[in-house]
Amino acid sequence: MKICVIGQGYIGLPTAALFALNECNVVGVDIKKEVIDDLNKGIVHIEEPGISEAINDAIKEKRYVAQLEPSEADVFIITVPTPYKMENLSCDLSFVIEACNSILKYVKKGNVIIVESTIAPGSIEETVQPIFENNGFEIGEDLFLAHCPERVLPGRIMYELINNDRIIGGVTPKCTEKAAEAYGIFVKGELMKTEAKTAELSKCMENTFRDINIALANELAKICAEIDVNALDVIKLANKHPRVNILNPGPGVGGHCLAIDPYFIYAKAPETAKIIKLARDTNKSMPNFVTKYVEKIIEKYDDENSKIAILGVSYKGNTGDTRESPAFEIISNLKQKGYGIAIFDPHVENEEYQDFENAINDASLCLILADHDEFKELDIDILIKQMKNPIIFDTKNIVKEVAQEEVILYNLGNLS
Ligand code: SAJ
Repeated sequence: MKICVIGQGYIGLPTAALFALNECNVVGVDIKKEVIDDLNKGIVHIEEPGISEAINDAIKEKRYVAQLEPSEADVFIITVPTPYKMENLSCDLSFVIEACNSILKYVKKGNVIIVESTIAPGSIEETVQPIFENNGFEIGEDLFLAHCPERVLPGRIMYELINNDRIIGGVTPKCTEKAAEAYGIFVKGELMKTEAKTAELSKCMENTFRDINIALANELAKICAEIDVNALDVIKLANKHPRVNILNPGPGVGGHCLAIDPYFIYAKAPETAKIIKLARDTNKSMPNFVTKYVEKIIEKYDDENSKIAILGVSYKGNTGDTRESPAFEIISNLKQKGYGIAIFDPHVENEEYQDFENAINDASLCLILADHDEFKELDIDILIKQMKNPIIFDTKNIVKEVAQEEVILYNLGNLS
């Protein structure tokens, strides 16, 4: 089977690799020439366990080639970004539309077209379907169109693409069957068959559910700071209840999914989707909350114009992914308030972020903003030796109990 995957990012590239490793001939398409050139040399531009090996194996087996232009295929899979529109928070389908237009001249009768990008409910019917119908295709008869949202967690993408259950939402039952046949090539999880609009809303609701639950944990952290209770103790105790699972408070919600997808639902029903919007607003307020507490902590030690060492700017632990990371809003707030900032993040590809000792040297505070393994057991002796004040503010609640009395540890559960 020949597969053409449009968009070679976090989802498209691993998907292309898995089809290629399962005896399909795969063309991976992207608009970035440097990405295409690198991929054809086996150089992978994303940090994700297993992906580099998979692409290199696929190239060796002559099953994978990267191109700027699509080519004819049996199945076209669209994995391009879907941001939101600033003016009304609705789903910006321009990349999806561009991708559809780019394959039009290669599409033939009998082909399957799958949109994996997260899209607002109704997008397939209202926007994608007409593009192909206006070009003379009848969906469900001579072209088979479906929405099959990706649901994988960065850091575990290769495993989850194979093993997670998959939602298959066709425009017609035949479209669903044809799309399921394609995923059956490598997916071991259940192929859950439904129709397009239900698939679209299910995907958006999964991320909305998580966003709302994180907002609840963040609100709890704020309440605890006001009434002087340790939020982490509350979470630990409440979670002993068999039907309670409070998530972790943090510096905000980043990534290209949770921070965006809830808006797609909100924009469709703004008068009704009240909790969804409030949760987004709560999570978006966390960078300001963290900034306020940094100020409070530093004020305690009478240390004006202090230097702050930022540990971690990616939105997610042990990855170099900085998309929508709340760290940058916190850094910008702190700079505006006149603090000196030095950043250390060994996972993010930026030369300026690689020197730990330089970052903490003479700093008054270590502000942990990402849950990288490297930060779980910091070298306390170096902190004591190099920092002006050995104070840690751990917004991810990952630092193990600090034994030395010389080091002061704050976290989002304990701000007093
Ligand atoms: N976060 C918290 N507290 C928590 C959990 C997460 O503050 O208790 C923050 C993280 O620090 C991060 C953000 O939320 O900034 C999102 O991280 P995540 O690990 O929850 O999720 P993503 O965005 O990497 O991936 C999500 C996943 N969706 C769900 O778990 C419902 C994944 O399965 C989806 O495939 C992905 O979105 C997507 O592509 O939509």
